[in-house]
Amino acid sequence: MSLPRLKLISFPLCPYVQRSRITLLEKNIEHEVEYIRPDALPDWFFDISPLEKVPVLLVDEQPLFESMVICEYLDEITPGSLHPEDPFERAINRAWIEFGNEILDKTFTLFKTEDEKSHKHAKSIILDRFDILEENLQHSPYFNGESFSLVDAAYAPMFRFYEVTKDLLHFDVYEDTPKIRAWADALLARPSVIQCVHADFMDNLKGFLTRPDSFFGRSLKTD
Ligand SMILES: N[C@@H](CCC(=O)N[C@@H](CS)C(=O)NCC(=O)O)C(=O)O
Repeated sequence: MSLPRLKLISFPLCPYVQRSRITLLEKNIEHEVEYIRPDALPDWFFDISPLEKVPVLLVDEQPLFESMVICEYLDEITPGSLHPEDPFERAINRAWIEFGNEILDKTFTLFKTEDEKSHKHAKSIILDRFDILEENLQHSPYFNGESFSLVDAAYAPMFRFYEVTKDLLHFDVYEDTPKIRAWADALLARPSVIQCVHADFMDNLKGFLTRPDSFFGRSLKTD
């Protein structure tokens, strides 16, 4: 089966991009990645990204946006599926992906926000959501058991953020959630998850975490 020409427009640090990249790698799909910088967006980017966000997948030059929409599209144009076959199970998977979107969003707030109050608020929401997720995790090593799925692709980039910041954060996000910790460990050992990041990920991350305008960045400096 011949596939369209695929190019993923990305930022080096973006976890949403990594979801799409994981799906491309899991399904062994030929593709290109073009990295652009969030602080120097090229003019053409505004023509292809209605929300001015990455990822955007160029499909024979035609733009498709929203990470999980991209993942589902990639899944559908290739053999096999990273979604359960049963419609209800598939809907449940989509619901937990949506649940993960909020935790990922709050994870960004945790590191980016300027003030202590919203940092603490984000932390309490994240821990609360982790408790709920822990109660609802029914399988291992992955969300649906032995088979890797799009729910795994959706959460893995967030787990990477917690892995690389575990010695910097003033709390252990997995302290009361051993099942999530084991899920994260299984995902972080998976080749697609290891390979989905830009070569300069750690350098870019360092710059992001130590921003003087973020509460988290300032808290690092005074430690
Ligand atoms: N819901 C979007 C979120 C994507 C997103 O927030 N991307 C960030 C980078 S990690 C972005 O492009 N931010 C630019 C901005 O908000 O202006 C998706 O899942 O694709």
